Amino acid sequence: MKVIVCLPTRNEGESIQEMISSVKKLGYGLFIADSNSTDGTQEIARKNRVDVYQRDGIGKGYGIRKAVEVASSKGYDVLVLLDCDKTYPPEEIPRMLKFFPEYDVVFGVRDMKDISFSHRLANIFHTQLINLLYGGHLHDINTGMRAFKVAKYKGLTAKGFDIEAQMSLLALKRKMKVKEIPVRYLKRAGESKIKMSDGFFIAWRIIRDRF
Ligand SMILES: Nc1nc2c(ncn2[C@@H]2O[C@H](COP(=O)(O)OP(=O)(O)OP(=O)(O)O)[C@@H](O)[C@H]2O)c(=O)[nH]1
Ligand SMILES: [Mg+2]
Repeated sequence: MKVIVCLPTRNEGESIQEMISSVKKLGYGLFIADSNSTDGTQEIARKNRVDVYQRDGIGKGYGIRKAVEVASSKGYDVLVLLDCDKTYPPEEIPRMLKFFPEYDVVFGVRDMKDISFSHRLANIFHTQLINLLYGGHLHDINTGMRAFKVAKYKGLTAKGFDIEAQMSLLALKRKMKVKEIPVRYLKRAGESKIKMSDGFFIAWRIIRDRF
């Protein structure tokens, strides 16, 4: 089973060095999927001999779609996605990978207490909406830490922060074998990229992909 890690990035210059070092220390190969970072993120990655991929368009969805494309074209079986803001500890990766090849997708589920109040409310709403519309029992559909079989995720279309919701709802829609495991969630380093309006786009994504 060939495994690769991808860090989606947009101006994560404060965290990227530590994230790369931690993933490498665990022995995994990695690349970054960036969107026009202007703070040296790409340069730091290249200095560490980490491949940098980018596709036209700014938005996390573009980054993740590029990551799936790269993993698929290079023949990897499993892709691990991990936000690059030091919120999800890379040390959780080996625990996630234990569930392959038995499972199709493994979600890192956060303790809702660790998420800021506004994000928590939005996340609970999005999670329940997916469970209701797609018939599931998921616990954290916006998690930024997940591992999955690359072959299962053809046809992603989301461009922004709705990509996580799309990947979560597809797990139910495509009847994937899903495992959820608890992961620690720490305070973010650097500036957040998500906005209030993204919460609405995520809800809209969940509704429009259903019909
Ligand atoms: N490739 C790519 N990655 C992005 C883009 N926007 C954000 N990201 C990355 O996606 C990850 C999550 O973004 P965050 O800003 O942390 O969003 P969040 O985790 O929902 O919000 P916080 O709780 O404030 O951290 C980080 O690694 C970002 O660098 C983008 O336009 N393109
Ligand atoms: Mg974050």
